[in-house]
Amino acid sequence: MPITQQWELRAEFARRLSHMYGKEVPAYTTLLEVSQAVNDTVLSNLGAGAQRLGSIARITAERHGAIRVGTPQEMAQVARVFAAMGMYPVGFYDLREAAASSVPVVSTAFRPTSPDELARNPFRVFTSMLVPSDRRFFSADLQQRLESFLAKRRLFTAELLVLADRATEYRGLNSGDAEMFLTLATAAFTLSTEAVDRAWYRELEQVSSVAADIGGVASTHINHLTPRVLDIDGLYARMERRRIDMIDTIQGPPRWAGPDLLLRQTSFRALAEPRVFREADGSVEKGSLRVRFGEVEARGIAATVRGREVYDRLTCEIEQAVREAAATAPVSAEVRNEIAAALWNQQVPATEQGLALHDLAYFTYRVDTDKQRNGTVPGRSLQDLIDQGWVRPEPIVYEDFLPKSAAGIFQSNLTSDGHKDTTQSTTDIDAAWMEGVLGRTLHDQYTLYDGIRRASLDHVANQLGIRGPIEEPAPIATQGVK
Ligand code: OOG
Ligand code: NI
Repeated sequence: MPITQQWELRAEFARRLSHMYGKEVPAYTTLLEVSQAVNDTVLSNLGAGAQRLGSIARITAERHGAIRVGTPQEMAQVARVFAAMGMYPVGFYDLREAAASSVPVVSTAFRPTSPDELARNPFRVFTSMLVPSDRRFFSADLQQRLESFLAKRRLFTAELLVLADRATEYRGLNSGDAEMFLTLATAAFTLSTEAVDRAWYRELEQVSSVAADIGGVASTHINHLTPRVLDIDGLYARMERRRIDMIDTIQGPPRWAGPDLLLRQTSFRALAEPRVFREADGSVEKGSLRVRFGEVEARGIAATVRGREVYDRLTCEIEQAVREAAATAPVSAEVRNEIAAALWNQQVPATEQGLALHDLAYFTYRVDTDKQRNGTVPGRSLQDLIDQGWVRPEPIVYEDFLPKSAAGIFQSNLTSDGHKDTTQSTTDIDAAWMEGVLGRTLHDQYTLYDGIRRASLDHVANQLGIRGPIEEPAPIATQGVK
């Protein structure tokens, strides 16, 4: 019996979600058209160089989704559905902390983890879970009513979960099962037409529109699907020309002289979508909700722990500099980028070689066949091998998310700030707790990137006849890196 492999399920699921979301949110289709046009332009301007961070086939199909669930049980079921498609939880994001306004969720991202699987199809889903026990947002009474509302709903059918477990066990499904799995999985994330209880939704909205989007309705839905572009500044300008209402900024690193690092994201504002409401008197009325939006991203090189420290420090310095500038004159997005780029150009090496030498970003390494040995012997440390020209770096793409950017994306699309009582203490929810909820390993992004670098260095050692492992740089925190 021909088997549909897990990566084929993943690729087809992403394709079906994209098709479904395009029908639900027509502006998403515009975003896809513009993204495609931008990528075509970059490809014809840069040629092969445009594919340094992934093949154009990968980038054209590449999407991330965002979904939001209500309970640990729902989160554990999501993990089963994604495991069927070779997507595993990576990272813990606490948006309760990262967002200034009321975003009462903690999150992880499900994605493929091995380079081969990522190359086949890198579909990833940022998955957030509500925390009703957090007193900064919910009173004891509201927590109790919210939890009992959530306990009654079923996001995934028993049949879907059985098929998911089967796909995991057999690393794929026969074609009949595959079709059923894909149909049920796509349906689980389609916007429901069921009437929304207006009073209940409103009550939750007072606390947080994210809480209302999750706990105010009896099903879940895809919140956004994000294509990847090779020039996000070009995309932003084109969307504005098409009069699509974009948020004010591009989140993440600025446009600057050096290589793309980490992740840059922007979005168009949430659109009013028709929904049906049930009123207090039992009547059903037409109305609308504004929760779903379109996002686009440009991916860069994965940062090491040290690179990430530099990134976070620069982000704070930029905020400070922008605040100072704003005291004398309004700061436009353009001026903001100039301020940020100036700091980046001062403090971050502007070449891949420099990023590798300072251990700021992750690369795999290729032996440089042009290197003249002239009787010299390669050193044992990665720094020496790069410095002396034995190896050339090839970037590892950043496959994850940034909590500050995620908070910024959430925030800029909320209809109101909601209510957050910062005098209350937080509930004790962290990565270890999330791992317990998921009932499986919660991967650490740095361990995954380190593993990919390590495998390539072992291969290089073999080729160059170096005995014993090549020494990776020890991650050290420093202030200046240039
Ligand atoms: C998730 C927001 C975060 C990203 O790309 O950082 C996100 C959500 O709105 O549910 O998608
Ligand atoms: Ni997103």
